[in-house]
Amino acid sequence: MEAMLGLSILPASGLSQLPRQDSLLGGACFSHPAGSTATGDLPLLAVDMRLLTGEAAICEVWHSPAPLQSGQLGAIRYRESDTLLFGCLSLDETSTDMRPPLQITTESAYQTIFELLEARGFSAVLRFWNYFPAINQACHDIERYRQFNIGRQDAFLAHGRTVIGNVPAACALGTASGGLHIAFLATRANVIGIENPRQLSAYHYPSQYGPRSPTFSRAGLVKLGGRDMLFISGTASIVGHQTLHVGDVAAQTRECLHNIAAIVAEANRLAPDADFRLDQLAYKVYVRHPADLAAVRDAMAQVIDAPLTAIFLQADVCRADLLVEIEASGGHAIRVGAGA
Ligand code: 3EB
Repeated sequence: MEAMLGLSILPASGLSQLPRQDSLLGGACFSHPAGSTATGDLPLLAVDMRLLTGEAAICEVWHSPAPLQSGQLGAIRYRESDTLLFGCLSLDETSTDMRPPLQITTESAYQTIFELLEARGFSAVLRFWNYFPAINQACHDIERYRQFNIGRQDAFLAHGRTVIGNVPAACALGTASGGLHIAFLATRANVIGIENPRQLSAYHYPSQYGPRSPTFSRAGLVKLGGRDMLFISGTASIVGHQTLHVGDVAAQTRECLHNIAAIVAEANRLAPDADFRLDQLAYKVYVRHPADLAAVRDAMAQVIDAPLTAIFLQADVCRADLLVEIEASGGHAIRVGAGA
């Protein structure tokens, strides 16, 4: 039986060759510069990020058994099944008052997302992906990642959503150019937020990291079609709330994976039937300095002694002292390569 949810990782040129076009939910393509988004009504982000492994463009596309229905709300393009909804939007940064444009644009993007989810009856978000340029740059006297955190939290609060405890898994990375891109995967099933015992919950970070704590959990756990699935947020070399191994990308990479191992252990504890394993996840690795790629790969191989499914992208990470961030998911089908 076809899995309720699968992820295909493939070159952009393979998209139109994918079998079962009617079962594609949507996804994101990464290239530098960004590609075109002309993909019919398939919700697909075109993100300006360098690939570190030589390909021209890599896409990750989520699929779920048909029938699917496409729609649009404001700037959001989405596709839904009975149980899952994938959506995405790209917005230029604009402000109507003195507040930072990124903050205003983030708040309005999240407001529209929550309006859509409420209208379609998808209560829980499994995963948010956030991409925008110059993430570590300050303007209006505050770092842009921190502006983003204010706008995101305001939208959660405006929609009566909690900003602590069971919040969605997420990531936030810097792009080379473009507007604010947000993709999300929501479900009508019950999602459990997972925290990492090695880390202070991000929603409790102290104010030294910004006036508002980031609104995300370390992972989201869901059962779909009888299978446990895990969506691990962007994970960095942070223990407690502090960055560790400043300037040492290999040690930061090992710390990321120790954090991911702790999240996986926590997920296995909370889902008694689940058996998530580090070597069975699909990884996305964001490396700040392209020259660090080999060191990151070597460090990953030291911790996980098995061939991995992984995409390597150049991206700025949300603290200036973080050199690498790793996200992962598992429990769903994973297909790699053209025709996947
Ligand atoms: C961290 O642990 C690293 O703001 O959505 C990781 C995952 C990070 C998600 C977000 C930020 C976010 O704080 C940064």
